[in-house]
Amino acid sequence: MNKERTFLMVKPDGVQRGLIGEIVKRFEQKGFQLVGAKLLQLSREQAELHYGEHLGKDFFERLVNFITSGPVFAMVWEGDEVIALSRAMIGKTSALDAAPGTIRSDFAVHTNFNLIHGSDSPESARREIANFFSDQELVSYTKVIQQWI
Ligand code: RTP
Ligand code: MG
Repeated sequence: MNKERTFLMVKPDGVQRGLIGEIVKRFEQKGFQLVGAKLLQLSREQAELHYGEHLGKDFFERLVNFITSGPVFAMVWEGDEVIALSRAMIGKTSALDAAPGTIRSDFAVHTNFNLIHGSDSPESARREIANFFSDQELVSYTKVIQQWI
């Protein structure tokens, strides 16, 4: 067992297209546990901090403009190997490369509008969760069906 937490965020295109429910459903059905969630409008500062690793790249400005263009749905999910498994469920960055059955393959067409962000490592997850959620906003609880997952 490697119980982890990860930060997932439905991007403005996913919120606008009414895909929050579909996306949440996939992680619930997988057996992961939601420990925090909120709808929010990112400030430019929050967006630049979140995507700081891409500062200086040619797509950085476009990415910050996009992620601040409307509300996002920020979430923290918990589960065994949730960081790698949620990235697998999300699919590759470009919908052209994303495997069928992944969120990006099933619902996205363009790399710029790829619906959802997921932390790419335990370090990123820790940093991103702390950027978006206070300890009080994260709820630990036991699911009685967990033994079957
Ligand atoms: P994310 O961080 O949003 O979960 O996406 P990711 O890990 O799959 O991809 P990443 O390399 O972290 O890039 C962040 C977002 O920037 C846009 N992007 N555009 N060459 C390009 O034009 C390009 N490369 C990346 C994508 O929207 C990507 O999700
Ligand atoms: Mg990334």
